[in-house]
Amino acid sequence: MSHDQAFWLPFTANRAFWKSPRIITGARGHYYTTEDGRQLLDGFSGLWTSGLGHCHPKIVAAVQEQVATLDYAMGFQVTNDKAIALAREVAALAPDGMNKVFFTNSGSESADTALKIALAYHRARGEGQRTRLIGRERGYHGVNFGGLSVGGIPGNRKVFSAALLPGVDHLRHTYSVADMAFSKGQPAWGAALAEDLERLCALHDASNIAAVIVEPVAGSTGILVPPIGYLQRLREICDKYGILLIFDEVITAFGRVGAPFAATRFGVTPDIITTAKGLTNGVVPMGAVIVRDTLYEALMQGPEHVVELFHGYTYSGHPLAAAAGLATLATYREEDSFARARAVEPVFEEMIHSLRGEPKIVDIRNIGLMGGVELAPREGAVGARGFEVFLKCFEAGVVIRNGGDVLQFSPFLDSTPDELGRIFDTVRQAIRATA
Ligand code: PXG
Ligand code: PLP
Repeated sequence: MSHDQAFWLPFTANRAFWKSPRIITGARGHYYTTEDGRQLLDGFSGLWTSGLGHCHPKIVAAVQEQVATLDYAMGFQVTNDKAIALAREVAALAPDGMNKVFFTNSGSESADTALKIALAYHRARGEGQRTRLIGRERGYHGVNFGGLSVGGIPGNRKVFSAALLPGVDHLRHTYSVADMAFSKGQPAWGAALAEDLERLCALHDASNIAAVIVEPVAGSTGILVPPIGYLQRLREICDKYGILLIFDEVITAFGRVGAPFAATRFGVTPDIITTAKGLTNGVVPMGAVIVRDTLYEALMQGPEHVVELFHGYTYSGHPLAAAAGLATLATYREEDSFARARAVEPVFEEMIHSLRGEPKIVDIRNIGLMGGVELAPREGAVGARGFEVFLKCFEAGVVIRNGGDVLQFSPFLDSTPDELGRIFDTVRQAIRATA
């Protein structure tokens, strides 16, 4: 076997890929450059990561300077100045009362870190029986064993079924095509689905439940926007029983919903927020878990020389990533990115919903600058139609993403109406051509 194809691509149909590889060699602003010299308009902001655009000069300069100043420093019992500074900035942006920041290298690690903090918190308070974790059907919390166990994407779980964590249960997902198709923003129907948590509290006894983890807007599964009142009701039920609420904001944090966090946008404060992606604009891998002060305080007990939480990654708070994060957060502030995203949201909403009536579209949904267009599956070939539309758009110079038959959109936070127009014109033609 030739080593030219040694790279095993993640979440990719590898054999099909190598028959016609799609290889990016450069990027600037809103465009990618391909190996064969084509310019592609990026309609997905990297992989939900790069809301400020590619190779942002301010972030590039910060990383270049950092790599020549401090490349790496031991991160256990020692740290670096940039990690401290970034934690301060993240805490300042976070909802009130959430001022402790634990760094990871990805969204998957953030999810597993959050679950472990929840278990440790209850144990430290003398409620060590609270071990049960509740996720939600169709949820995505990454691919490590913790996040996979609370996750609810059948295809991701299937092969690993017997190795998933015990003591996990799942809320029903919040999607009903009959009740909410073509909703703009939050669906009016569905708040009552939060009562499913009451059902699980009764079944397992609430005193055994440590935490509930949900994406405030489910991303990977195809953009499921929370029904009006749903997240508020989850918060109330968690409060009633002393259960921690974790928002997985790996996609929704840092402007994607036109606010610093979905927690901010929806006015619901969880106990833990997980982030990654937009923390560094995707430039260097990094995640952050933002924790309510009271959780941290509960864990700060025992002799002072003893490690309080037996958890951490070699690269937690990596100086290069932290420098990228600092430049990213500064740029969000200077460019007023979250407000700009919020301002362009109505244009995005109108354009995505203008696809209604094109062939094979069964639903369109959106919030912030997240959008999904669901296509009817081809007979006997679920996902084929979505993938064909993705390929057609790629050939036509626009990058979107398909999750099965759901076309997904994640334009830049400073997208212009012209760019959005080009993305949706291209998609319209691709849908017609594959109908
Ligand atoms: N939680 C959430 C809510 C995510 O969206 C992760 C955790 C895992 O992050 P890492 O960095 O370990 O990949 C994610 C990642 C898609 C897509 O097509 C979404 C993600 C990753 C890849 C593709 O929507 N989200
Ligand atoms: N595997 C081995 C053998 C290790 O020594 C380490 C870390 O020291 C790890 C895995 C974990 O690596 P990381 O801290 O980068 O997650």
